[in-house]
Amino acid sequence: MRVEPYEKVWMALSAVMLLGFLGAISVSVFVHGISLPGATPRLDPRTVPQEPHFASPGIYQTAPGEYEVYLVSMLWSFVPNEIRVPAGARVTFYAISQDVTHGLAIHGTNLNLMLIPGLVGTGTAKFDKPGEYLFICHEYCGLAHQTMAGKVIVEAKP
Ligand SMILES: [Cu+2]
Repeated sequence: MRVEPYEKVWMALSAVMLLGFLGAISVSVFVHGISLPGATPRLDPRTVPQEPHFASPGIYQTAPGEYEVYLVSMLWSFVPNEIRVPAGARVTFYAISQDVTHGLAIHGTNLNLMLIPGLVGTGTAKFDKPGEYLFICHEYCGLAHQTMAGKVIVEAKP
């Protein structure tokens, strides 16, 4: 069987591309620590108001410069919808939906979660620059979906 020279080139290019993709995946997993979401705690959306952290949603300081935010989304608002942290804060969000599927995207950060009833969406963002960071629901959730927003206010250090 005769192999055309062009076929050899395309076969070699395919092998190079596969190795390139494998290399990119290896770098993202082993160098940058990027992984797929794992198992997350499940909650019954009907009993969310009684769940320990989500019974009083808000911002909690866990260490100097470290915060946890327990955020509840519902038709059509976030509780809390205003979060104040000092510049340089590292904030871990635990967000849930009390009714239908919502989304949480914080502008100016890479935090983007889908809030599926019964699951806790978790993500961490660091706020180095003072200013206001708008967060919105990005999953269409009904008539007043476009009003579902809030902001993270990052205050300059005194
Ligand atoms: Cu929405």
